[in-house]
Amino acid sequence: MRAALALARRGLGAVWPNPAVGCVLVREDRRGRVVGRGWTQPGGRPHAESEALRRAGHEMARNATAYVSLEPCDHLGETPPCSQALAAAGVRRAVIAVEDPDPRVRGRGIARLAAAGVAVSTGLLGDEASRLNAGFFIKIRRGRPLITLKVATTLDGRIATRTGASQWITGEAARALAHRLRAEHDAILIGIGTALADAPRLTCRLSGLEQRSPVRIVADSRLRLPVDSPLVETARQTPTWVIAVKGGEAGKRDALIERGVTVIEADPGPADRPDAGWMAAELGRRGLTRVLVEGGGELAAELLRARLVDRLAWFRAPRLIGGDGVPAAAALGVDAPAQAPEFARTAVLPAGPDVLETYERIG
Ligand code: AOF
Ligand code: ZN
Repeated sequence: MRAALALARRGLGAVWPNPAVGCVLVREDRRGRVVGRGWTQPGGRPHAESEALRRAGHEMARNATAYVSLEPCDHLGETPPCSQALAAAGVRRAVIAVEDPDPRVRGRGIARLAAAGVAVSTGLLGDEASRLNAGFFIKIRRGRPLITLKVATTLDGRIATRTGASQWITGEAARALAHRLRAEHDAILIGIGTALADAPRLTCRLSGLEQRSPVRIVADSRLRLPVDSPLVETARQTPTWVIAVKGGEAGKRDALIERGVTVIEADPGPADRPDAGWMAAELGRRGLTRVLVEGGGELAAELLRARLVDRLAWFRAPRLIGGDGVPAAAALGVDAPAQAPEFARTAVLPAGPDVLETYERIG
């Protein structure tokens, strides 16, 4: 199952709106030989199980045990359901990490396997599997993607100097890790302030992973993103979405659309911006399961206040900028520490002189 989870991880960021699944076929009767491995393919199809069955071939798949990181699907897609395919291939046993909460599945895959005489067990490394597909699970259960806030700060939590300069706070190793994070997400979301200040490209520029660039989204209420910005200029190569409020300047909107940008228009919330909850739900409706927020402090604060930040990827560099620098999150309006959004640390990873700490929200 650990191997299946490692295969599943390959799909993160590339398979939305689907979950990233891994499958390993093992012949216990042949001294545990692995006869097929599969993972969800880019775009979400083919599914992990059909890949593993195809690679194993008829002969080897028969009598195998299938280790699958998510319950096999049971609905008709472009191909027959995986539950049926596994049973038809003569798989003898299925070990499943966690049930698929998709209303089209929800136990039906397991039931079909069992009805076909396959011995099924569930729950092996279930927690790991649930965390791996937290994006898909949150989307199914709450209608919005998993939201991870990524920040690169000094020891005193500053993301830029008093002049707004932020390149670079962390070193090369940390930035390479940040690019890998991009590849593992369906989309990157930034605020218009950051888009204007940094003119970022938001692509994954790790060698070999260039094709893994996520959708780039700018929260830009009043359509201020310049048509000659790097994001707009490359919108035909890498999808670029802009979230604005209705009633903006039609000429600017059309100019963006003409250049390949997807313009999403919301009713204005309080403060003349789209409401954060609406924004998250809209990204869910569009199929996204994993969104990485890369700043700035205003957008971070808005999402934190709305309790929409599920995870933190916090890069910290051994520098100090001081109180006149820009804080990682703008005002949160917290009066007592007990009211502050609270997180539990999940990992600490040294990255050259810097460190990456990851967290999950608990409060
Ligand atoms: C599997 N193996 O590798 C994946 C599964 O749109 P479709 O027809 O491809 O189906 C998507 C649904 O299938 C998705 O919502 C989830 O329930 C399941 N994903 N299932 O057996 C896989 N990616
Ligand atoms: Zn399937």
